[in-house]
Amino acid sequence: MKRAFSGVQPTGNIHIGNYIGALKQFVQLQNEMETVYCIVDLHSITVPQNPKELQEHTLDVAALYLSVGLDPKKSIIFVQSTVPAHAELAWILTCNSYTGELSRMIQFKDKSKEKESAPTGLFTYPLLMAADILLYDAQYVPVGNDQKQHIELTRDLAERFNNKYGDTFVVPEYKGTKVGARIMALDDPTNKMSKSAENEHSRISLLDTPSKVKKSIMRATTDSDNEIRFDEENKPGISNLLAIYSVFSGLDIKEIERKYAGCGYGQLKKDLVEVVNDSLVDIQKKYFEIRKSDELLEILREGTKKAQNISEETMIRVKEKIGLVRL
Ligand code: ATP
Ligand code: LTN
Repeated sequence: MKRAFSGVQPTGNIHIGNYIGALKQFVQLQNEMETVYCIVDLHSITVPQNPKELQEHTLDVAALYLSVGLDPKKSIIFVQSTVPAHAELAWILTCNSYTGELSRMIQFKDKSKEKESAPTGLFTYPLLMAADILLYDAQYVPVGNDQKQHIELTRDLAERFNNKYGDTFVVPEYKGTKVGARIMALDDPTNKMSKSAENEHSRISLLDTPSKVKKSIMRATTDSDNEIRFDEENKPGISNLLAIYSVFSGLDIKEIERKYAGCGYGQLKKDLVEVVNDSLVDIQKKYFEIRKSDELLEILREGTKKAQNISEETMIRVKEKIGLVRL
């Protein structure tokens, strides 16, 4: 049986980019293979966090996982820090990695760019991510395309370890969506939609109100030729809106182009507001029910147990290979 593994950071503001690039795939894969989904709180502390907010955001993301359709009967859902093997394997991988390969990571370069001295955790972040994946023998990693380079590094680390110590890890593959592997910021379609961008209208969060969604879409940056056509290079704004439309409506991009042939951007935006809000209403309704229920904690506790069982077996294998004693 094949297995997929992925994670999302509990940093609040989960947006439709995260949903389209990652969460939506998580849900689809539940019916095709074993699925393990994590809330990666240890990754989020690579930058300063308010402890109270971190706890809240961890449960928020867990509730969002369930609201978008993850089913605890089909998927293992848990919080990273409740399974100590993640940090343990990350250390072992650290000792089998090179500073040169970590310095090449685009996310590290971006996030440390304006800092005089970058936090060490930001630098070693991809090793913890590799540990997450390798612990569960995952063949597939559904993520947005900004994470592709980290998956490449995970593959290199797994292959290096297997060559040095003999077959130990499954070498995982990136799994991206055809449409929407990189949803762009609404105010600047040359940048990816991000949780941390200052302008709140650059993104649509899954918990945004209908009026905020309307404002963000109606203000979205487009171009001046008034032709509704998918062309990422020359028309990044309209192409981004078409991708979002396609994912939320289930229509393919060609059908949407036909539907809006001869129409202005205003009409497309107005309809997109409706399409997005219709989907968000359902997600939000479930979210507010689940977030305050005791069931949420129960599901996470159950997930921890299952994740511990799998990861402990991997750690026994790994420790034996490198010569750590078992008493
Ligand atoms: P951000 O850049 O928005 O702060 P992130 O990438 O740092 O988010 P996560 O919350 O851990 O952090 O991302 C969760 C998932 O969402 C990852 O699989 C990531 O690749 C995906 N993702 C993030 N932004 C986008 C986007 N704009 N389009 C598609 N997928 C995205
Ligand atoms: N680095 C990812 C989050 C992440 C992840 C993982 C994704 C941490 N561990 C394991 C897939 C598999 C991000 O920032 N989006």
